[in-house]
This record gives sequence, structure tokens and C-alpha cells, in this order.
Amino acid sequence: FKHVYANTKPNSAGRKYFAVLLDPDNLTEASCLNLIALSETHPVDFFFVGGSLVTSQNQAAIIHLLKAHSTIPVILFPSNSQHIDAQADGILLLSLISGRNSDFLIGQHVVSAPMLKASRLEVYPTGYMLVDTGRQTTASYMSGTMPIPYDKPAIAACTAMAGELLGLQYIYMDGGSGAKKPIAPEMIAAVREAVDLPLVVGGGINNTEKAAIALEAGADVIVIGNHIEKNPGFLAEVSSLVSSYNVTLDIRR
Ligand code: 1GP
Repeated sequence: FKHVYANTKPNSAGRKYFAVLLDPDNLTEASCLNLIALSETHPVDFFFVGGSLVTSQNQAAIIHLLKAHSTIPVILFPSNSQHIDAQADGILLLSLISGRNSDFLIGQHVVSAPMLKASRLEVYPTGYMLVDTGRQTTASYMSGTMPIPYDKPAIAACTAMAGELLGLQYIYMDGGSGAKKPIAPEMIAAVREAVDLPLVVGGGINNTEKAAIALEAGADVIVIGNHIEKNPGFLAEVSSLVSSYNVTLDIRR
């Protein structure tokens, strides 16, 4: 994931990336192996593992499967410090900068710091911004924070700027898993314009048109979970879309 930082800074004309979000609660060994097999023929850049509320004990087994059967980097997307797992390659160290809950801004990080220092996990300091996409999401409820209003791109831009000034190295804009609609392209573009950091965008992307809109607006990494769980073939469609952007980029070079 560090090469995302290297390849996308300082503008959005860089390579695009595709991350598949695997929620341990919604996966079986068979469905996970199926996604791994699909990712052999349809490139995926990263597997993100986690969710805002993980109730099963599956996470370690899922990561084990991924590491045993795939070379795609496995990156933790943790809801709290309990979900740190040293089998993974890296971790999005999320500071929930859209919220005002100190536990998710710094508290969980204090608890995690010694574990992270002692592990070999690569740490990606990420400004995490929840955006209101029409209904309360698990992430917003569980974190006890108010998401950024859907039609307020300036708030999103200022929040991202503050994250950048504080030294965070990635911005993740999330409409929440299974969001009714994705984040508005105007907001993605405003954040893109405001900061030089790699921009990760996810939540509610359930067709290639929505994926293309997010990429066009300035997302460097798109994250898709829900719709791939329901329809694994969508992985192939998004993979082709992202590859087509990168082929065009290679031709331009
Ligand atoms: C949620 O950004 C991710 O945290 C992905 O959302 O599950 O809606 O694709 P979906």
C-alpha cells in the first residue's frame, strides 16, 4: 500500500487501485476461496479485511486463507484495537477525523501502539471520513459520530486538509458498507482538489458506472465489499474497469 502513496502523490493522474473489502462476518471458507480464485484472473490490488462491527471469530481464519492461497497484500481495516492480526501485511491506522469521538481519533491508537510497534505490520496513517449517504450506518452508530453531510463538500475538503496538515498519509472517504448511494462526485472532487494525499473511496459502489464516477472524480483507490459478496462476478467487472484506466495511463506515458 505504500506504493499507492508513492504513485499517486501529488496529483490524481496516477495509477488507480482496486481493493476488495472482506467482512469476516459475511464470508465462508468456500466464498473466500472463490474470491481468491477470481482475483487470480482478474487483478485485485489489495484485500482489506474488517468491518465496523465484527461479531464472528472468523477473521484470523480468513486472513490465514488469504495468505496461504494468494500473494495479494492483506490490509487490516479494523474497527478497534482487538482486530489487529500480525498475519496481515499492513494496517490502515484509521483516525476518524470526520467525528469528534476521541476514542477513534487517538484512544484506540494508544492501546494499539505497542502491538503495532512489536509487529511486522506496515502501518498506513489514514484520515477516515464517514459521509452521510442517506441512512445511519454501522460505522457511524458504532463510533458514536455524526458523518459529514452528503451535500457539504467544503466540510469534507477542510476535514481532509486538516488531516493532511496533521501528517496523515491517506484519506479514506466512506459512505458506509452497503450505502444506498455512493459519496457524491462533487465531494470526492473537492477533497481531491484540497489535498495531495492518496484518496481511498468506498461505500455503496454496486455497479461499474458508480465505480467509474468515483475514479473520474479523483479516487485513487476504490473499495468494494457488499456488492462483491452478493455477486462475486462484480469483482471481474471492476477489475477490468480499473485496468482500463491504467492501460490508458501507460499509453499516455
Ligand atoms: C465500507 O468502503 C467500504 O467500509 C465498502 O463499502 O460494502 O458498500 O462496498 P461497500
